Amino acid sequence: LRMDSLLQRFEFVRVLDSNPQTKVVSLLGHIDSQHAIVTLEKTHFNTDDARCSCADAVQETREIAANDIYHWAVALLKQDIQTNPAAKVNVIWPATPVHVRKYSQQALHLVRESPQLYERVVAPWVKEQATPERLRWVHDILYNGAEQERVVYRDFTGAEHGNGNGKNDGFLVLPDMKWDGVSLDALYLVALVYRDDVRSLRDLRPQHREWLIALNNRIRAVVPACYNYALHADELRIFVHYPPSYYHFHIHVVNIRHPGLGDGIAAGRAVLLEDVIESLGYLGELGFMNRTLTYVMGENHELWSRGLQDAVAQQLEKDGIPKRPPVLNRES
Ligand code: M7G
Repeated sequence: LRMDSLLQRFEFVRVLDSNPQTKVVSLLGHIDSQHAIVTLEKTHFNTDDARCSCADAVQETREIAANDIYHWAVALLKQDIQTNPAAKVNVIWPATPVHVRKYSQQALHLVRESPQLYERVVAPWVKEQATPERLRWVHDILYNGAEQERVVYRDFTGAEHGNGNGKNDGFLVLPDMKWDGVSLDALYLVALVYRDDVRSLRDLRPQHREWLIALNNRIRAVVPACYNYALHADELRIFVHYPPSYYHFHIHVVNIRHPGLGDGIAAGRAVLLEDVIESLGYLGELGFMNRTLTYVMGENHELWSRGLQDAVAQQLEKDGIPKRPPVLNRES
């Protein structure tokens, strides 16, 4: 189904989340009696074209107030679907319960994932997650021509580093689903690797270091060239998420000016690729499998109820952190 038709058939059920800072709202509903998530994000102003002033786009105003040298009003903007769209729309349909939980507003917690906790609670879940169905979009981009016209770079030279099992070590770069493709200020790309033996940061070992260095260098060499050198290699924030939503190794490549959507670039979620490479020089032969990783986790995440909640409670107790006084309990 095309986007227009998806939106026409969308029957609204409830608001999952709404963020006044990122100007994003996520709605849950049904399309043909299956769950659908519609995410609307107001676009940023396009200041890339030096000839155009954003103020020109103001079509109509209604003054709110004025005081001394200060004036404020609400405005209607001239919009144009090609160069100046009002919003970006994402639809996930049919949405799985994992998607609904991910896009719902939820309480957050800081989790310390030791190697033992990973083995006991997280690894079995990751195994369940890395199904062909959940990763179909990745596979379709790599092998079945999905989004082909959008791929900005494809590289097979990484193959020379080998990964021991003969799999292709190449990668490709394309615009992330999070980017409207218009405003370079919000440039957001994703690099997908062909090899499928690295599910996340956890799987990285010292033998991956050279490969990651080559990857980092290729990304920094080609991305500025793909965008007419509007931004330079040192103006890209290149990072991985831990934990990721999709367990096939990929790298986020974002304009350094972009504050990130939600907590996507915040401490406790994003790890700079440079830091990953640096750490692999010290972590010993088990690499990240040997490290405690601390991150932010939402209560809706399946891992929270499958063991992380109990682990956090035990950690706090062991660390001697006083329990929340009953009077401050949310329930009371
Ligand atoms: P992540 O760190 O696993 O999860 O990154 P996150 O979504 O919580 O950040 C996966 C990245 O791939 C995200 O930045 C997604 O926006 C992006 N992405 C996800 N899907 C399903 C697609 C897709 O179909 N096409 C493209 N181009 N990007 C996608």
